[in-house]
Amino acid sequence: MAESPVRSGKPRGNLPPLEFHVPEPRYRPGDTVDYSHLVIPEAGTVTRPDEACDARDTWPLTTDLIRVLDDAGYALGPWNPHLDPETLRRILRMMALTRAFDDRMYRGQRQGKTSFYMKSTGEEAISVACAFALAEDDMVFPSYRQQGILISRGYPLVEMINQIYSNRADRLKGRQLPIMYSAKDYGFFTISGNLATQFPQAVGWAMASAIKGDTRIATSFIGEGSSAEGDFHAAMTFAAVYNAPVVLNVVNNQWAISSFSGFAGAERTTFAARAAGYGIAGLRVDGNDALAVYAAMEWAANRARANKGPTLIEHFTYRAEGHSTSDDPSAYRSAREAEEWPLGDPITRLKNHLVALGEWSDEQHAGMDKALAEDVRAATKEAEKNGILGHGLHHPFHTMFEDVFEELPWHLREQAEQAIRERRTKWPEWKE
Ligand SMILES: Cc1ncc(C[n+]2csc(CCOP(=O)(O)OP(=O)(O)O)c2C)c(N)n1
Ligand SMILES: [Mg+2]
Repeated sequence: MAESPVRSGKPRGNLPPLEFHVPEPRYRPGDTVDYSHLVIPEAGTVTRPDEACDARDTWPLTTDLIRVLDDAGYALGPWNPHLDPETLRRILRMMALTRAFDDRMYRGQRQGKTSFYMKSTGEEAISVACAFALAEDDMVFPSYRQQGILISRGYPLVEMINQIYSNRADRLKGRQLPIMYSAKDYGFFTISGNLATQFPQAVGWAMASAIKGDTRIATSFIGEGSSAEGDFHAAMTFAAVYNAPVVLNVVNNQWAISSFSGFAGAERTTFAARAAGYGIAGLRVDGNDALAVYAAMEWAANRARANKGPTLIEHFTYRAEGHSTSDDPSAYRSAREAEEWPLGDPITRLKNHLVALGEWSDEQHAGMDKALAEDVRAATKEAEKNGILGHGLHHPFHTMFEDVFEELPWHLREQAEQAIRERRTKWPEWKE
């Protein structure tokens, strides 16, 4: 062997063997759950810096937790957005509608009306309060768990259900997985199954908005698991370099299907703390507190609008139900986790706040839930007139090759012809 210039001649000695670390969740099925390791500050105790502050000044806010609503239902501290009761009731209503919609669609999947559904139970405050804090024409690049934004922006439930059923009236002609909506006219970018792609897209859109001298900002949402993708880091770099008018949200609901947040780095630091490494402002917020979420998004949106740059917000929450209808969380996590989640249920917390203000009652709440369930039922019946899964092909077969290229390239034309030929041969009874 050739002489190595770096050979030090140092003996290896009694070095301890290197250890490989594999994160392990604290609780498995059947385990009792103890959340005493979580540091949860009292509501109202976290300071609120100026929206135009130096990004560095937000460092303490990336490891703390912004909370406004206390256990008795009162709104406290400098992050209290001081919303009027009518706005609070509208936020509560949209959160309750999102939950009612999720429950009905989940049942629809179990009844075979669609192949797939994803609920956002326990995370409604994040999508709904963010929608209220943004301007209606700000551009949203969502993940699959922000249906609350589409609902808050008034997108028709019937259109959502048509997409979920992939039926005749589905605007996407059955070519997207159920729940992967696309609503350009509502500032809601097409949901992609390829996790994390929406993050750099949002930053690019925000950069373009700035280049054009527009006033609209962009926002994007990603799960904490997806933040381990390279796209997260590319987005953060571009956002920092070009001071893009964008608000980047990490929804930390503790789980990525059956992988716990430790596999995305949660054992080492908070997700919000990553902002510091890029020179971006960061906030960590109680995601089950609609007022705290509203205040954080409002802070970050104002900052972006004033050309003070991007913000990374971590919404600390818990995925109260399965990942999707294809998942069974009882196989990998303790049922006690959701029951004992110390930040409570976001709808109950906002409801208690309105009750504490004397602006709402249990009777009004029950009445609202009943009316919302009826609205969702009526929308479902309406959409079912356009067909459900399993009632044959709802769109002409050849539409699956259309609308991507302005003119179908020769190789896709050949594939389309071959597919149609095979189909006619194998199932001559089927209509085009
Ligand atoms: C690039 C990519 N990798 C893996 C998957 C499979 N997958 C779909 S959802 C998911 C978990 C994502 O978890 P998280 O980002 O925490 O979001 P959550 O579902 O908790 O909202 C995975 C691994 C995918 N769709 N795309
Ligand atoms: Mg997650």
